[in-house]
Amino acid sequence: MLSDRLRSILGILITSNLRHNVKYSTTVAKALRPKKRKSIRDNTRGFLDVKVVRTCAGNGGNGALSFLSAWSNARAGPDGGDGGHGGHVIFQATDGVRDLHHVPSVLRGDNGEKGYNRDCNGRNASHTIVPVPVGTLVRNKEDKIVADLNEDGLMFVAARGGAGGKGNHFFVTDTFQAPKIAEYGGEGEDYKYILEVASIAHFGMLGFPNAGKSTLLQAISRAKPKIAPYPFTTVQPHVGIIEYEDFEQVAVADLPGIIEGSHQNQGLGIQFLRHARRCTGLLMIIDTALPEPWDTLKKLRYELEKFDERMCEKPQIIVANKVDMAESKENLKILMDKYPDNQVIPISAKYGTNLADLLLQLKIIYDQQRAQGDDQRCLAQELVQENCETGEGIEGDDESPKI
Ligand SMILES: Nc1nc2c(ncn2[C@@H]2O[C@H](COP(=O)(O)OP(=O)(O)OP(=O)(O)O)[C@@H](O)[C@H]2O)c(=O)[nH]1
Ligand SMILES: [Mg+2]
Repeated sequence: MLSDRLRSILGILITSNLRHNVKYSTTVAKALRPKKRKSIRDNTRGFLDVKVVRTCAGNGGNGALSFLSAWSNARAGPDGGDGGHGGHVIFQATDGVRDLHHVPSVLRGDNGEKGYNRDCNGRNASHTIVPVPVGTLVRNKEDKIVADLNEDGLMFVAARGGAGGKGNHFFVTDTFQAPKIAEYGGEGEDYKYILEVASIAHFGMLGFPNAGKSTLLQAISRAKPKIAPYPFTTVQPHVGIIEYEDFEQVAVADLPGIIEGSHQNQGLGIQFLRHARRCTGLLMIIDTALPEPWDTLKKLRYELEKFDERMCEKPQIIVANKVDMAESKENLKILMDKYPDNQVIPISAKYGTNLADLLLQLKIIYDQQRAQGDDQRCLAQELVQENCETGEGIEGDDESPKI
């Protein structure tokens, strides 16, 4: 029955693709099983999504104070060269990095070289470019968003290097032929920022503790989040990648468990839901072995709504987990009846039952969203608009440098 439904969705997708003249493949690619075995080392690394950094740009080089004395001309005049400019500290969004582990807490730019005699100018320092994941939000110390690096290659100058000082040759005028003044190089800017990775995956898994989110991520990707039969085993988000036949890679994030009252900061709170903000779709993981699992779904949606109402409009797949357990049979039927308009996919993450259907469904939604051009830019624009309305301008901030 489920595969019939999938086929009908696929049909709609293909026709809509033809209508919109989309150039990519119209067949749904199958998910590939990872060929490489998971490592046996116990070094699972969580996802570092927030980091406070200090950025100190380089100082400018000092200008030289010098007078040339050649063998043929003992008073050949001032010849002090200018100092070089200090290097900026720049954040650049890059597809190649996924989190902020590699970003040191203090980022120092290089200093410019000092000026020399014989009118030799010092070298400008090269800029320190720090790669950050695409989708990084940069906040200043007042917690205002000053940059949203939501496209590959986008840069934000976090701290500008000091200008190089002028040498005494620069100050020569018709009436002032032997200036004994030279400038010191300017000091580089020094700011504190909070880097926050807002988009870590295409799909976010939401569910109550123990629903089997980590088990599912382990089953469909090479990620190795800890699995245990007690709540809040996962306290940091984990990201796994699913590879498809058409070389598309879909990232799925295991977000730490949400409980009733998370929006009132109970449990781990709803801080992790910010990752779901830019997800293409959401996987609502329900433990069908529990009594009245449909209640769980209601509570999950309520918490989501409390966090941000717009999140409820994202495509959702209801993943009914633990169907291998006897208690789930009756519950699954009722759950499907209660939500006839939603896609309920029964799986067993532990035993790998029906995972292929789930992965196919993920790909369909992923392709659909790409076709609609529902990319991260929309949210970035909304954020900028919101900031402008509330006066927390990305541009109008005096303290922090502009993009
Ligand atoms: N029988 C059965 N057990 C499952 C299944 N999926 C998960 N479990 C078990 O449920 C328990 C919790 O699984 P986790 O994957 O750690 O759950 P979680 O949602 O990540 O929990 P938190 O990290 O605490 O939020 C583990 O003991 C799993 O073995 C399943 O499909 N069938
Ligand atoms: Mg977990």
